[in-house]
Amino acid sequence: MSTRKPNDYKSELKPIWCPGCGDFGVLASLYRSMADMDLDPSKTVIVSGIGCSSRLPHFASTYGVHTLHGRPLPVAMGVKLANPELTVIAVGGDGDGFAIGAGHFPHASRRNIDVTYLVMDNEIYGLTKGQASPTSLFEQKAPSTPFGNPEDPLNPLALAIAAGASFVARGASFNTKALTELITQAVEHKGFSYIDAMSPCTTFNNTQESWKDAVTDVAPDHDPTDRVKAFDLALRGGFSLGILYRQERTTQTERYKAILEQAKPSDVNVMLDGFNARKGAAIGKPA
Ligand SMILES: Cc1ncc(C[n+]2csc(CCOP(=O)(O)OP(=O)(O)O)c2C)c(N)n1
Ligand code: SF4
Ligand SMILES: [Mg+2]
Repeated sequence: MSTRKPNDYKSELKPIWCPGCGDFGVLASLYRSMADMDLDPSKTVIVSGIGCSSRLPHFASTYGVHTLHGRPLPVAMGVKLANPELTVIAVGGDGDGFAIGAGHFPHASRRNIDVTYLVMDNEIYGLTKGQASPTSLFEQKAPSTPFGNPEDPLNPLALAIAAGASFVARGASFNTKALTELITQAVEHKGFSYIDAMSPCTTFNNTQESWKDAVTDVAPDHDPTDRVKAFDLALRGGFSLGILYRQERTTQTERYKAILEQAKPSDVNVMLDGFNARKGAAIGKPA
């Protein structure tokens, strides 16, 4: 039985997002989900990059790290490896995660780091005033693309499944009840859980009404343990909300714990003797 309420997760800082910004709905869902799970704020860390969405950790009463542009995942991974007892949630935008930070996403996925990654996807760079992002649509008009975006978008859900993420879902800021449940399932999932949260930027790419009309639920007979079907669903286009893919597999934390248990305590003098004995020799496997 949860003793904490969503308001217990609010910090003293009020969000400074524009009126109607989807990020409000994502934050409200996160507060509610944390309350539903009764997460201890002193054992919860929210890590972000840079962008409007990446301001989120300031608005929560948990620990938070507002890192560099594109870097929430490596920092979140480090936090989790250093202290596996913590619940670690990485958050950010589509620009942060899939442009400058894109190199980290497949590796977090294949390593199955025990972190939830919540991307507020508005298909635009909001903070820097509306440039096209990697998820902007072909021909999308934005302040930086007045003649339409000449590039095709990246598909983060398909990328996550292909790269080895073990939980892949889509939610929407305007459907907070379902998003709350998705966040709870993602955080409770063992391994890397990715949620693409459709979160309209009402100032530079106001997709609110068209997205509300376009969303459907993942079909009840979809089998989320079938990777090929999940990939097919991710590639098919449209906006199906729910869990596309879920897999049980050992996490990075568990694998490193197993290595640490096997490794013998080492003495620096023994290591130096070994190094000196091999000096000048071709580097081979340690004895
Ligand atoms: C190294 C670096 N390059 C570029 C920037 C400028 N910058 C700040 S936020 C941002 C993009 C934000 O877009 P997104 O991650 O989608 O977040 P949103 O504002 O849409 O929530 C950029 C390019 C930066 N802060 N640091
Ligand atoms: S610019 Fe867009 S993403 Fe940023 S706070 Fe305003 S509505 Fe939200
Ligand atoms: Mg964005």
